[in-house]
Amino acid sequence: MTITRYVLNEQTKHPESRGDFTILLSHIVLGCKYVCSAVNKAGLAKLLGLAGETNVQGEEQKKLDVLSNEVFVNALTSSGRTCILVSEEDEEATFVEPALRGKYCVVFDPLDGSSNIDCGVSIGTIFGIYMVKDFKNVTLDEVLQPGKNMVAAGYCMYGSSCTLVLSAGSGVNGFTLDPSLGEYILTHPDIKIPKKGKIYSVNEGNAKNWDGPTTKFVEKCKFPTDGSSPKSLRYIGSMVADVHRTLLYGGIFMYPGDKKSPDGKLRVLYEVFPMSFLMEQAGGQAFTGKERALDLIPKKIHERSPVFLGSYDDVEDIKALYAAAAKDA
Ligand code: FBP
Repeated sequence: MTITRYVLNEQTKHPESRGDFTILLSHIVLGCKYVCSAVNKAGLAKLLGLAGETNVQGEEQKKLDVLSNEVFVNALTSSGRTCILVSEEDEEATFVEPALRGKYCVVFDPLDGSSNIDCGVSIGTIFGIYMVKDFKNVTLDEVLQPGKNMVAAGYCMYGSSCTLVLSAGSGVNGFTLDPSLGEYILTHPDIKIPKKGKIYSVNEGNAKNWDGPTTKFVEKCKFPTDGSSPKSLRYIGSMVADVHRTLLYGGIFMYPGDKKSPDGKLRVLYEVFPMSFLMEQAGGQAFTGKERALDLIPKKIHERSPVFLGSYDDVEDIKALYAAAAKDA
């Protein structure tokens, strides 16, 4: 079952559909194939290292960051199915010229996990898709809306194999690129995250700046008092790779806020929302420390938010700690 056939089958479930989503997705898939091949040959093709520019986040851009961004902006624009693009690498949103416009808004991180690019550790592309509400008067409000309004989300992981994980609102499916065919094949049908996991994933290097509930939760993972076994720590430092493992094995991935960065590090539109959408579709949940992550209403396109996502019961545990702290406050 190729991803094209899968999406066409899904399309038949929507008689009103004209195939626009299928065309948009085929262009995202093309972008992922292109970036996958560039990542694989990066060392050979002198694509490692810095591009000599800095992005809106103040991060030094890697050559592959710039290349991936160009690939996806071109692929999404030339699909003729998009009207607004928001990329981690571009300060401003891209409003597609009216003649080429379509009814979807795409928010994306063209290459996530930049710190791992040059050492060959898994990295990825993250994307989220909104349907435009007012096609005649397209404004930034089309993307500054809750993540729960997304119609689809996904990521593509460039690791030991190239895996594209997608949800269009009726479950989560994973497809692996068969290089001999150049096609993504359905290898992980209907992914359901385990209700409770044995793994916690967080950058403990920030522990001294954490708030009470986060500190207590990680303490409980290491020294459980209910007779259960301690959880194992796994942290790759690429959100796509850490979330992919969490989706398949269960457990919890966290990027909390702390005294130094009260809003954490991860960006709401193209990191927190797509991964939270997938988690909920797989039976897990995503929490910001205050509310359900998908209920957030971003005010800026590069806004950041703390996030705790993964197995339902593990996220329930941290929600309880924040609720208790709020009650004691
Ligand atoms: P970018 O590389 O796209 O900027 O993404 C941010 C990221 O690398 C995530 O993939 C990852 O989860 C996090 O930052 C790691 O941050 P830290 O090094 O602070 O733990």
